Amino acid sequence: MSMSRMSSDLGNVLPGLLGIDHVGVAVADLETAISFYRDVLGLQVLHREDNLDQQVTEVMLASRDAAPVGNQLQLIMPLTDNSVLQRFLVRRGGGGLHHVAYAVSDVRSASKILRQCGVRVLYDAPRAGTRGSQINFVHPKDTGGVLLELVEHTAADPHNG
Ligand code: V0V
Ligand code: CO
Repeated sequence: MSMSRMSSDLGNVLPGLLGIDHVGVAVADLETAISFYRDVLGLQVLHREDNLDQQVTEVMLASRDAAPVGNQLQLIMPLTDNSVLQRFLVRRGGGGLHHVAYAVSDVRSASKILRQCGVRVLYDAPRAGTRGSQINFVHPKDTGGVLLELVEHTAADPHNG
C-alpha cells in the first residue's frame, strides 16, 4: 500500500480526527513513575483506573495549565502476566513509549475508514477505555512503529469539552 493510495482514499483527512488525546507510557512500577511525573515534573494526577479488559492499571496526568482535552500522559502498568503490556515490557527489557492516542468523534467510522485504507485495526468493535471512552487500535507495523489508539469520549465524560 503506497502513501499516495492512502491519501487519495482519505481525501488527505480522516473525518472526525480531533487531535492527540494522550501518550501512553508503559512502566513496570507505577508508583515510581508517578513520583517522577507528579513530584519532579509537576504534572497533576487526574484519574486512576484499573481496566480489566485491557489488563492494565492506569493513571492519567496533565500539566495544571493544559487545556482540559488532550495533552495527557497515560502511565500504564500490567495487571497480570497475561497482559499484552507485560509482553511489551519483557520484550523491551523495561518501560517505554507504548502508544499515541488520537481523539476521534466516532471510533466506529474512523476504524472502518482506516480498515478500508488497508491498515490493521485490531478490534472488530470498540472496547472500553479510560473514563468510559470507546477505544480501538491500529497495529504499530502499519503506523511507522508506534501503536496508535483511537479514542472516542462519551458525552458524560467531563474531559470531553
Ligand atoms: C508490539 N510491538 C510494538 C508494540 N507492541 N511496537 C510498537 N509499539 C507497541 N506498543 C511490536 C513488537 O516489537 C514486535 O516487533 C511486533 O510488534 C509483534 O510483537 P508481539 O510482542 O508479538 O506483540 P503482539 O503482536 O502480540 O501484540 C502487539 C499488539 C498488542 C499491538 C497487537 O500490543 C495489542 O493488542 N495492543 C492493543 C491493546 C493494548 O495495547 N492495550 C494497552 C493500552 P518485531 O520485534 O517483530 O519487529 S490500554 C489503553 O491505552 C487504554 C485502556 C486507554 O487509553 O483507555
Ligand atoms: Co491509551
